[in-house]
Amino acid sequence: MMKCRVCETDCKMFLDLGWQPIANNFIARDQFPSEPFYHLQVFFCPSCFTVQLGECPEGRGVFNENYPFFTGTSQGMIKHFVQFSELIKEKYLPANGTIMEIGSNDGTFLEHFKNWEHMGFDPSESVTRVARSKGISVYPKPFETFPAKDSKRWHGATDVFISANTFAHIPDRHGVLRNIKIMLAQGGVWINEEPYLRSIIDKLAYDQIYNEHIFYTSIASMRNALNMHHLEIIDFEILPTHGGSIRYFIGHKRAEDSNGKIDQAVEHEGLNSFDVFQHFGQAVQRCATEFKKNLLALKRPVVGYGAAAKSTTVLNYCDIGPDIVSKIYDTTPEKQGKFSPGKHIPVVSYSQFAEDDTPDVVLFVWNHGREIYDKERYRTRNWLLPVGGAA
Ligand code: DWN
Ligand code: ZN
Repeated sequence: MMKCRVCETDCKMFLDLGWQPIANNFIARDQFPSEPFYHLQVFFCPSCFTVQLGECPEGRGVFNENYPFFTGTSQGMIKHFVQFSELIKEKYLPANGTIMEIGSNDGTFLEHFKNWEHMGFDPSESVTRVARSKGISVYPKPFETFPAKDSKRWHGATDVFISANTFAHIPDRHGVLRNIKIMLAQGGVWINEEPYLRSIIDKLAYDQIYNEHIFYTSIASMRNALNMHHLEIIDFEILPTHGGSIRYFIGHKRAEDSNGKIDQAVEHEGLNSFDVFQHFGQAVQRCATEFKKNLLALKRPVVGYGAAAKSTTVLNYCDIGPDIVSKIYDTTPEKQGKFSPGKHIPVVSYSQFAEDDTPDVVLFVWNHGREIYDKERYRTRNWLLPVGGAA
């Protein structure tokens, strides 16, 4: 039986994506025989409504010196973090304030706060090296292992915490919340954004499900987990990033019993009953079958665009190898010359894409669609979307 990581209730499984490799584990040919696989199953907790994975690789197996995702690979995300940093400077961070980022990656966000007291937390050496080269202070270990309670200096000292696409990656939810509770200033705010489960379901974006994303956020589950640490959602907004995200504004719990906006949103999102997830699980199976059928019906070679972590789920679940998608173009040097996890499709340099006149291209990074359609408008392509109803 799978126990909920938040409240220890027995969970119910609604989606089985089979044996899957580590989503960002792009490998060389000699590593094929030792490639690890994990059973990717998704569960719902009927008590606190948390949606989460079952079995997962341990942290160091994923977030280490070879972690190959760099936030700064998308112009759209760079812009997004510029706007986000302006909002914070305008509304939340005093001139002499302190800001901390959980999962600071290559410093794409924190580089806007070098003149403030700041700290990024990230265990992956590959990305922290880049952040440090920009002059950003980094604690190179998981945030939840930071000894906040023994470090008097940090008690109630942080005016703004931010985490973008990070909280879902950390299995020890209570460790994170405990440290935030200790370190957050009175009147301070934790702004947390990540893909929103409602969008994942509505867009059938099941490719967001892979080993790095241990949790899939809903307002209902977030409220329950925060409540266990005397924290609360003050407000939230919906964002277009990563195919549909939610940004929570969180603070210390106040005396008032309830927040009308949040109560209504929980009601409206409808993510607290198992049947919603059962339907989603069935729709995912149909979506995958349809996608593979469409690729095979083309009867000609197809190439991929963007060796995203998301592509690993689709390729392995649909059993699509290099005979169907011959190669994937990607801008990240650390992935180029390697092979995709599990299905071993070659990842090649994006610089060769312009010379490739293959008409059919699977847009694995559909979440950056606007940026990419614009960049690639010089040639007509038949863009294929790997998941249903995507942007
Ligand atoms: O949560 C996560 C998000 C924020 O980033 C992590 N778990 C891992 C990662 O997910 P992803 O790999 O699905 O992210 P992206 O941003 O959808 O895809 C990035 C990949 O796409 C990189 O390898 C770079 C590549 N790419 C490209 O080749 N050309 C990206 C863009 C925008 C491009 O134009
Ligand atoms: Zn639970």
